[in-house]
Order: sequence, then C-alpha cells, then structure tokens
Amino acid sequence: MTLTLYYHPLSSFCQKVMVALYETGIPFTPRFIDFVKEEDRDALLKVWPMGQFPVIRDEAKARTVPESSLIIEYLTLNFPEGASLLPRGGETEFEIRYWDRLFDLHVNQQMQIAMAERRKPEEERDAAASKRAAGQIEAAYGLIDAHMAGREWAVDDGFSMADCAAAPALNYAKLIVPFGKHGNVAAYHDRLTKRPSFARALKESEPWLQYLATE
Ligand SMILES: N[C@@H](CCC(=O)N[C@@H](CS)C(=O)NCC(=O)O)C(=O)O
Repeated sequence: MTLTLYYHPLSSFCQKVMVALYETGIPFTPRFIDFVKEEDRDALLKVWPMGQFPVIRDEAKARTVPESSLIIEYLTLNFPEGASLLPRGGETEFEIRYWDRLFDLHVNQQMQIAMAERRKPEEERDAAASKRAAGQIEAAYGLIDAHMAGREWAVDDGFSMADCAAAPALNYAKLIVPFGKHGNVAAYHDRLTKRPSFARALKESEPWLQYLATE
C-alpha cells in the first residue's frame, strides 16, 4: 500500500476525501493527526509545510498532494477505480468542478468560518463575520435546492467528486443554517448520509463529535 492519508475524522475536508476513498475502495493507510499533539503536528508539517489536512503522500511516486479536490483528482488519474468520480472531458467534468467549487467555497468554508466564531470566547466573536457566512450558506442552499429538483446526485452521470464535497459540507452547515424551506437540499443530504461511503466516515467521526462547537 503506497498511499497515506493525513487526516482527522471530524474534519469536513478530510471527510470529503474519505468518502472518495471509501467510494472507490482504493487502499490507503490512515495517519490520524491530533493538532493538540506536537508529534502529530510535526509529522504533518514534515510532509506538508502549510500544516493543513487532508494531505496524501504517495510513497511509490514520492509525491505529496494537498487540497481535497486535488487529492481526488490524483486518485482519478492514478487509480482506475477512481475514474468515475471525475470523468474527463466535456460538460460532465465542468459540472462536477462547478458543484465541487460551490460546495467547498460557499458551504464548507463558510461553515468553517461560522464554527470558528463559535469556538471563540463570546466577547471575541465577530458577529458580522458569522452573519456573512450564514448568508452565503443560505444563498448557496437556494442554488442547490433549485438544482437538486428531480436529481439524485449533484451531476446526472452518477455519484462524483461533487457529492464527496457536498456530503460533509451540508452535514455540518445544517448546524449553522438549518435547511428549512429547502426541501430538495434536505432530501439530498438524507441520501448522502445513507450512502455507505459517507455513512462510514460519519460513524468514524462519532467519538470526536463531542468536540464540535454546536452553539
Ligand atoms: N482547501 C482545503 C481546505 C483544508 C482545510 O480547511 N483543512 C482544515 C481542516 S477541515 C485544517 O487543516 N485546519 C487547520 C488549520 O488550518 O490550521 C482543502 O480543500 O483541502
């Protein structure tokens, strides 16, 4: 086995990559990173000086790949099992990248901003930043809701990188902005949580859920 995934089970962007790995069955060695532990932080910094995860290290090719979307692309290029997550060429590839960007930038990252505010002591919180982030999520829900009408997955050709991005993004974002009137988003999230790849990632995150900032 040549792939090592540096990750934490609670991290939304790590879950995105875990969904891709479980979906495709590509073998990998998990390297759990606890940011509280110096030796773990050092181990991550040694492979990726930016100190963020997810990161994969492919020893066979002496290659380190950061960034959840790049990691999934790497899987699709280097493992035949990964190809279906990002079929190359034409509209389908464009649509997958479009929805992957939307879920990462306007749902996942905004959720992270709002969660980070919740983790701060009350007197240090930036109410305007939280409001802006929630507004972005709400606006994204509107786009996703309209798009998901009559669809099973984000792109018609089947489960893809866009759904890997959507699963953890929506699952955490609902704690910041409930789905409310966006019934198609709620139904899509429900399908995602039942998908065995994401259900497995969720199960693995359970022991750490107590550390999530919920209010
Ligand atoms: N754009 C990156 C985002 C990665 C990211 O935000 N990772 C978070 C955990 S979900 C992290 O490493 N946070 C710790 C830090 O930034 O120091 C991706 O798609 O992988």
